Amino acid sequence: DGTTYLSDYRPYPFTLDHVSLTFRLAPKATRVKAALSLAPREEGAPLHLDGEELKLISLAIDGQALKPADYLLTEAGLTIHPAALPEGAFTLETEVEIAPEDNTALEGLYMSKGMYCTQCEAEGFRKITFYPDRPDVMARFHVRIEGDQSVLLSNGNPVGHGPGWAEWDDPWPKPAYLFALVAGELVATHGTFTTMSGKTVDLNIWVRPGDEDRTAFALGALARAMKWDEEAYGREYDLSLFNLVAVDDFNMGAMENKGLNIFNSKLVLASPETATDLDYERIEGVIGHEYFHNWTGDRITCRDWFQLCLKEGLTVFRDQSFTSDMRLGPVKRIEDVITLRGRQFREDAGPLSHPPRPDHYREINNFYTATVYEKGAEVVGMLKTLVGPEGYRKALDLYFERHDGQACTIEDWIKVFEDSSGRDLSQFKHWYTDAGTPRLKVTDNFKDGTYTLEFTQETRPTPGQPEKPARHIPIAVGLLSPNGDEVVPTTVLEMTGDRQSFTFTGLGAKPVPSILRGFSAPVVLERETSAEEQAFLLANDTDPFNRWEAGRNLARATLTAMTVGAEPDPAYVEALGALIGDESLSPAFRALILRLPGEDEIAQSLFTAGRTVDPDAIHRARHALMATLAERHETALAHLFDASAVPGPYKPDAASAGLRSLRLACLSLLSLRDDAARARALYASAGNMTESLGALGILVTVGKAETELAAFRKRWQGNPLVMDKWFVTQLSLCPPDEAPDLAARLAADPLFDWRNPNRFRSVLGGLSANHAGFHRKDGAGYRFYADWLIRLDPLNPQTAARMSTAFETWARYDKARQEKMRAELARIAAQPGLSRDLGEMTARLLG
Ligand code: DPP
Ligand code: ZN
Repeated sequence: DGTTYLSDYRPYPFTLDHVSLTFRLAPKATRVKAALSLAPREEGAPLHLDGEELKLISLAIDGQALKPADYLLTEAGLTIHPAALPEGAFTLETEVEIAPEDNTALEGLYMSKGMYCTQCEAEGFRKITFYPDRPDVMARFHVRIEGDQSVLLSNGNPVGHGPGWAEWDDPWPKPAYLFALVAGELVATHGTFTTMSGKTVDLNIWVRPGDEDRTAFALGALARAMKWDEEAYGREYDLSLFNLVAVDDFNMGAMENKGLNIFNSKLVLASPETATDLDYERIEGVIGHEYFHNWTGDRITCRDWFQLCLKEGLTVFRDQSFTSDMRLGPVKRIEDVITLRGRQFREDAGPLSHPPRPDHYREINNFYTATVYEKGAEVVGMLKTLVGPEGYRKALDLYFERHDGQACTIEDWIKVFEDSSGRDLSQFKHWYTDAGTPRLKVTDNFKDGTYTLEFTQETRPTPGQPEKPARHIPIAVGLLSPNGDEVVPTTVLEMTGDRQSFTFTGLGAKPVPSILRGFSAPVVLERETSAEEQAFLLANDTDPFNRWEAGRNLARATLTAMTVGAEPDPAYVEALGALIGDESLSPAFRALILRLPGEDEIAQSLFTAGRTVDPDAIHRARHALMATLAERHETALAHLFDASAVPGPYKPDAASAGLRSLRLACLSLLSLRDDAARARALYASAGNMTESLGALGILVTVGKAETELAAFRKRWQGNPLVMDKWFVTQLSLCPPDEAPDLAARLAADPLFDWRNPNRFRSVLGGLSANHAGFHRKDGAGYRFYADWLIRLDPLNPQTAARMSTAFETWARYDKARQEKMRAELARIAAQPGLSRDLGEMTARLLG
């Protein structure tokens, strides 16, 4: 049925040493010539090359054209019979024709606003030429590009150019998924970086003319990332040139092609007027991420796509650490956990649950998920916790030393930690191979100075995995005395059994435990506890993550009670008041504490607890709690709003961003008291996108944004990245009842260029982010959403499939909603000619 299994892995029966490619560019008929230097590894094997949507022009071995009887050509590729192959090494030459202009899937070689670019991960290279398109085949590439564009780029070093042509040579063997080509009328912002051994690297950020005034931040971020990787991991860059290109039409965030990173323009372009603080933070993080891949991904790559988290989990962990060092560590950790819970825990609780290393797939593009990326990063973080920072550095040094130039597996990775630390990590490996979020229950007991914590763990069955052996869980714990002093500093307990106790002796009084500090493992912690104890931790915990977590627990508890009619919990309302004015806490941290859990998060925790999930009740409860907070703390919030204005011109640094974030958090509550007068004034006077979009969002929330939305559109209609914000803001924040109709209106807007992935995501993602709106009782949200997935699928299956995850939560809701969601999924599944991508997703979603 087209399923690929991990257990079927076999090495490629040929070695491929060198590849020479020549491109003659033309929008409708690009010619690609390839010469592959091959040699058999085993006798008598046929030569299979992947190839899709290629028109074969010629085919020869060692200069001799092949006869039709020598090979078999199918929709998936080309197989040359063993009898037609010479003994020993040979050169295979092919010429094919492709049509980049007709490539709407944005996979392989395609065009974006007149410029040529590529996206080959995971299996796009087979749409460029016949090739063993698998990551364990690593070869050296020489590339010649013929085209009349002023800029012609590929991987590695430039080795020659003239009018209408350029040649590139990449000295580092690489898999085809890291190949890249760019051709267009582009302009560069230049910089240089001097590496730790004193080599000079030229840095270029390439953009379309007119965008160059928004590249300075990206260039600085790249240099910071290069420096950080030298200091934190001892990794030096290995070419004399690093090119980074921004494109407007891109399915993903960015791509780590060797020496030629290609980025979605939203993760490159930034100016104070057009980008928010969050955009700046993400740009720096993703530039770091792709740069860090040079070692964790490019120099050491994956044996097969099941090992995707080998490079992605590790590289996300690396980019999170980078951001943590560039900005505020504890705040970054809290943000990452919010994302993990919002995306990965949600994925793990539904029909798409899979391990960080899956063991089968139909379409690998469907596995670029929060589990592979974010949970993969958590698993690396746990390894670091288990072996300590020095042990971690030792393990990574060994990884680079032992595996440089190889295509590796999770087994190789774990072995490096075992060999460098002397520990047995066989139980730990379940984190990679088993799906599902463990639930950790804890009870405590105090007697005669001895304090005991007893844990039990349980992971519910997930699709295809009914049995769940116990995980090896690092649990960071600290103990506080009743007066607030820390009596036991952070200690890592290692849980390996289904049930396990840990004791602390010599205590004068029953302590208050702070469990899972820093969120030391990606689990759901369940502890029967009182609101007073949570309020105590919120006021006293020395671990910033758990301090925030205590506030979050209180907020979640009161919100879930409010969905069934309870009043807001005064313990929470009062505790929050004490914190917002606490000048010893950073503004960014206080802003996080002031922001209530989102509606989807509340739905997720109700579902996990086996309770009814009513989207309208959740929306009302959240709004009611905000209104209570606003009323009770109006004076303090107003004072803080005035006091946290950032003086001087806009700067994107963490401290300024923290102040703006706090100010906007205050504003969103105050707007429920002042008829949005402050928000309107801020919108009118804002000199940067953070404040203008923040104020606009608040006006949309209170239903008073008509004038501002029109003005915003008028001002920014020529800037696609800013217009994406216009679409997503109004849809995600408008009153839920209006959301499906607004979505339909916006989809009819001439600026809704639905073939552009960013724009498509801004409308569909905006609607699904409006929790109660997407789940409007009459099913209009579901219908709109499914209609557009059906429409996009024939053009861009990858993006359509990715967006289908909006339906992964169907099991949470009441029967009527479940039926409506499943009916839409079934309608999609029944479309004639449905892509493999969306076909696999609907099949898994329906279960
Ligand atoms: N490998 C890319 C990244 O995550 C995704 N295409 O960086
Ligand atoms: Zn990556």
